[in-house]
Amino acid sequence: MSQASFENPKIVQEDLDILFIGGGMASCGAAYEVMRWADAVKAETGIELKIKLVDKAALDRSGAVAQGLSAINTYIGPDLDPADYARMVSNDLMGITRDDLTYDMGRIVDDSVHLFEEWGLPIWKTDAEGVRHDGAEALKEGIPTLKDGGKPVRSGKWQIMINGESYKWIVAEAAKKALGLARVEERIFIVKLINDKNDPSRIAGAVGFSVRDNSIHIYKAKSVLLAAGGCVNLFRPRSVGEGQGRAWYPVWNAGSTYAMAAEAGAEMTMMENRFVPARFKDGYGPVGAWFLLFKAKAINAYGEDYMVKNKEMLNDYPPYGQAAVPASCLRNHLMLKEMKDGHGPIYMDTVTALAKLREALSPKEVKHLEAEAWEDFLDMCVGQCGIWVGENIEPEKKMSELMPTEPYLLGSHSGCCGIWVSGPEDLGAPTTEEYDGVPAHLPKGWNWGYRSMTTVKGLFSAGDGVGASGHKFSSGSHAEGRIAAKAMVKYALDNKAWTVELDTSVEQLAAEIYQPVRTFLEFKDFSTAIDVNPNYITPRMLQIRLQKIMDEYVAGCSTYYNTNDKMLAVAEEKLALLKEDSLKMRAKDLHELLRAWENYHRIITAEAHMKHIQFREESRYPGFYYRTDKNFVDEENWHCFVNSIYDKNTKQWTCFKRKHVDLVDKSKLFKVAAPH
Ligand code: SFD
Ligand code: AMP
Repeated sequence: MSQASFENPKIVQEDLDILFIGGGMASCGAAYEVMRWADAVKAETGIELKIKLVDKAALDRSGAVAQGLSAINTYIGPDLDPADYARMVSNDLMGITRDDLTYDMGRIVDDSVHLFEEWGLPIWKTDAEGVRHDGAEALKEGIPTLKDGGKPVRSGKWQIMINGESYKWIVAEAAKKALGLARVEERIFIVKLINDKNDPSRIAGAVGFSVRDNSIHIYKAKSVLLAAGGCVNLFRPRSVGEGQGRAWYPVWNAGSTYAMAAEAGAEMTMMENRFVPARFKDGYGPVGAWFLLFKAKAINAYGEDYMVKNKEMLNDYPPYGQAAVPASCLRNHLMLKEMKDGHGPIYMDTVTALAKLREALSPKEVKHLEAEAWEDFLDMCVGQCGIWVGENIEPEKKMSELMPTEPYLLGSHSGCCGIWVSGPEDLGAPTTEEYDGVPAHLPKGWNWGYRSMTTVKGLFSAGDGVGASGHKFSSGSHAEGRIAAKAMVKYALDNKAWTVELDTSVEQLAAEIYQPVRTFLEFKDFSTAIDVNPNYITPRMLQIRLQKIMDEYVAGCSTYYNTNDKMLAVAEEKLALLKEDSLKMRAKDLHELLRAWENYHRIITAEAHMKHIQFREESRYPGFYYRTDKNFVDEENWHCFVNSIYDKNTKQWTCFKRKHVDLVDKSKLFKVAAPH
């Protein structure tokens, strides 16, 4: 038996070919796909690749899909084209996305959805008479699966309805079955990636700790998938005090993906982007089903439809404002105008929407839809049902308030921040560019070999991790994980002969990870109140400080999402001090050790966000944030990616522009021709 204690953790070391960090949608996709290729390799060559997946939580309910979902937001289907999808993503993200990434994912995402259905996910269907059926009922009625030509119930152009309370459970089960339980390690929080001693631009592994026992885990790996979700709670949330911990995106997405990638030297992209979703107030219930399936309208306190009333404001943002569906940020922009003018609260008019549906549908269908009004939230955001019950809201009788939330950083939903990755081999058109003497097919710097690889050799990403794309959602993140896993197998084989060597000693790594523990043990008796001590800061206090800085200076809720060059300069100074002080965080138990490192990841992510907003001298996402000193979209100078590289030694960021190129024709989206 090991003598591991809080003071002297056990050190566990493992040598791998492939390591997946995270157990969410992207990693589950990777887990499923990797074994198909690894088994084929073994059969053909006898080489058995050593593979492992580590998750800080339990796979069955980890990540953003923990509570379940009511819709799959990306299903292309036979009537749409991946190029249409790439166009939609570009429009919603104000024109600056990588068509190669979105098109590539778009052409395989449906296969993931078909697998989900095969694994037992109930998907709503429309029968030959046009009648809608729940997933279970559709099965009973013998309606074919999607793969066999069954028609889904489309809530919107891209979205399909599911009975998805157990969505993550189903997807995780398939991942575990494919990998085998010996290759899955739960409750391990990865703190940092480790570069190679002989080639700093190459990955050599990762280090983390168990959140259940006193052990530090060091993985040497030839290739690593970093898919640890997005970043929540870097801004002061709207729910504070009694409601703290309630947010829309999961609070356990702590920026680990962005911080660890940046510290390893990976090029980041579009870190200025954020998502500020309009949500049902206080419960954070998603609005998509209400807007798209129930055809509800959002109105101001005086019953006015602000999308109609403030339509002219969209003319300030050609061509995106003129698209058939204005970008998500622009929809917020029109809503915020009403709130700032004192015409709030904003309401989702659930009453009129349900009354209208009652006119058109049979009584059975009406009953089903009214049940769905509740199930929509019971499936994916049970807290919203709590609000409805607590506030005596019956949606057919009483409207609910809407509110723009605190900002979230993510690359898989309606946002596009993340890591810059290598694009597909077979898309684009030959250009005059060359890489290493080979004619390029994608714009310069978009492809450097292995698909989904970051600019650090052997480091891959997917889902929320991959930037400059977006609107992948649950299904697309799974698909992207599969794309990455296939390339990782190839990379691991091509580099079989390379012996990775960690650039930091095991002792040093262990000391670093447990520093907050040692700080606590050293100083805990200095004062009589455990939380008040001049020698350390609690993770909770540090988080409050971070959230206050971001909220007040980097365009949080309290300034109506406004910032400017001067406010950013203040934030820069305060964040630098906070980063320094973060080394003084204490951990009085394993839970606090987790919180301490999550906060560190949030600080690095927050700094990237602030630096990118500072660098981009325009307001590209009105409704998500405004730089009041540059309150316009400047297509001439800023229709480009903003990328950055972090130097972990000097702790400095370098931001730079990368050229944007449209690979699919965007003019179809706009009523007026796009100027570029
Ligand atoms: O209604 C570490 N999403 C929706 N997708 C849809 O398809 N339909 C919807 O209906 C969607 N909506 C929605 C969604 C999310 C949420 C929270 C709500 C509603 C309330 C978005 C998708 O869920 C999202 O796009 C994908 O899940 C993204 O996948 P991925 O794999 O990039 O992230 P993840 O699933 O959160 O997984 C992250 C994993 O990393 C682990 N982890 N492990 C080790 N070390 C660390 N340091 C780690 N840090 C994190 C996590 O435990 C997790 O396993 S709606 O709003 O539109
Ligand atoms: P949400 O519930 O807001 O996360 O949205 C779910 C899906 O519906 C996403 O694909 C959104 O882009 C889409 N969506 C939400 N609201 C609208 C709207 N008003 N118009 C068009 N699409 C929307």
